[in-house]
Amino acid sequence: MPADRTGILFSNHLARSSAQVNRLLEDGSGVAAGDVDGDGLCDLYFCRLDGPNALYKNLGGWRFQDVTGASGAACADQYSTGAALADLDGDNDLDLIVNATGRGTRCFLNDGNGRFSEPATLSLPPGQGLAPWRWLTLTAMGILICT
Ligand SMILES: [Ca+2]
Ligand SMILES: [Ca+2]
Repeated sequence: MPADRTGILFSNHLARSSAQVNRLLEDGSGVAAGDVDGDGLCDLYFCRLDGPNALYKNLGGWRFQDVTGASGAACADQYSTGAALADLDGDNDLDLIVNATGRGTRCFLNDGNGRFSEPATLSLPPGQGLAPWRWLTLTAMGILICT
């Protein structure tokens, strides 16, 4: 579907200079899908390597709105490789987990309306995050590890 129909205009560019420094970045990034604002429609969170991630609110009818700015989960200062949505704190809304090369794994709690905060105690520091291929395997299997 074209971007002017869906409202999703997202690309995941990787600068050659970044790839030359770390070949793992060429593995790309992932997408997480889930209803982050509780309106019954599945929203989309895209990870980006050279720039901020993007959260698109599903408006229905295959139309989406970029709500990244209000979400608090852009993660602009990292090479994001994967994301998952799961209820980490048991309050019946989807929280966000974002993995990044060189940054570790970050966990964001949802306020129930698709706005996220990042308690420092939930995230994994660099060197303790998940390698991209492990991240993909675990999320594909529905298994999530967060300490
Ligand atoms: Ca939604
Ligand atoms: Ca939650």
